[in-house]
Amino acid sequence: MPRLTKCYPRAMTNLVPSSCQVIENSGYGADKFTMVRNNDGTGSLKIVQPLDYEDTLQSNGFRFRIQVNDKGEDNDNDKYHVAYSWVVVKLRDINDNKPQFERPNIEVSVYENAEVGKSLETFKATDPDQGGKSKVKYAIDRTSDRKRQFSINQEGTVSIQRNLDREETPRHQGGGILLVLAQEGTPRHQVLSSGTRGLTRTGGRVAQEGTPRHQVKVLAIDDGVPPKTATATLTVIVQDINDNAPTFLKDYRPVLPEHVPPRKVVEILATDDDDRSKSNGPPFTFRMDPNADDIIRASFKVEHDQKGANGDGMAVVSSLRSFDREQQKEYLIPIVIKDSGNPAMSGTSTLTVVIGDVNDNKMQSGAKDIFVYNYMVSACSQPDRGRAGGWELLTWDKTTPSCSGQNYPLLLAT
Ligand SMILES: [Ca+2]
Ligand SMILES: [Ca+2]
Ligand SMILES: [Ca+2]
Ligand SMILES: [Ca+2]
Repeated sequence: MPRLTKCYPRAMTNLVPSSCQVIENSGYGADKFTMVRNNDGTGSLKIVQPLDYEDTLQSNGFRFRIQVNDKGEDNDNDKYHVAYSWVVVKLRDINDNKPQFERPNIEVSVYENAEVGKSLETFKATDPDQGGKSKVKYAIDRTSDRKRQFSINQEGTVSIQRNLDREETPRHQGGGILLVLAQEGTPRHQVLSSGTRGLTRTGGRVAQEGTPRHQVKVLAIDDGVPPKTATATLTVIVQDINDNAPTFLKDYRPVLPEHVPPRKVVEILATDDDDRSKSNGPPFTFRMDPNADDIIRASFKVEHDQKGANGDGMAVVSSLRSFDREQQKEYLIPIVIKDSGNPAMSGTSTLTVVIGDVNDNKMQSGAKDIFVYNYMVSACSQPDRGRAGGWELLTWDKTTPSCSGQNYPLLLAT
């Protein structure tokens, strides 16, 4: 217990005290203090019970009696050797309380297209120090709002300061361990689900589940020196609006061999960033863009298969004629994909079909980088088609007909 003070009333100074004590039940606060005798013969008042200015009974202070005698404790009744005094103790306020929120956890739900300036909720905090008159200021802990999407005014009202975007909002992850099991030979587009919250794998794409939400930390700071701070949490659940059009699930790049009869070229799946549980994503519908040029429309067809991709819908792209790579090496097919939102969003993605060379080496599907490679031809004969340094020779594009050991640009592909 801290020593409060070392003092003796003037009436006692002619005594050389051998004992001193607070008289029990002598006044308010008598139970909160005790007297101790110091080595130099003086006495000190010690605090033995917690004091609290915010306790309305205590804020006016204490008043009780102490007694000193100079002949040992046996002589309490000897009036020549005993002196009494009233002691008045006043409490001084310190800033020992942080503000208190009426509601420290509030959850709100808002659509991602809510306008800037919209008020979400009002927090109220009070502080018991300074006789309840301590002023509280509000702020947002910016580590919980790094994009500064929220603001708070001095009435404690939180508003939207910058546009929310559900698709850019962190997902709340459920607890527990997630295991996704896939069997060898599982169709590529099969949806694997763990049955718990967590990850879903669709056609090779990993999507995070969970509700997009912000956890905004609201601070209430009092005006003490030093100030004390309390924290509340505003959970902002961001609801989906259908504001994304579907796109190709991946970068399809099918190779169609030249000089073959009409055939199926590729199956196309789509993806959509919006909330599929709100029907803002699949099922998708596919069609060739009606603005595709005549050559494309005469060369390919795009059929919608609504049962494809486990009911998400897919496009089947087929050729309608045969092609000659010498004529044109690739075709760009614009495909319109529409989602199921209300209103629906649709977007056009472009499929590149590469016309492949027919040769002994079977083309690898999904060939990617095609670039010009300088191949040194040292003799007068053209090089045979085949492999050169690990690259497959696609086309021999002779630009100079002369025969004098020079560089011929060659088109190669992996
Ligand atoms: Ca305070
Ligand atoms: Ca206080
Ligand atoms: Ca959205
Ligand atoms: Ca959508």
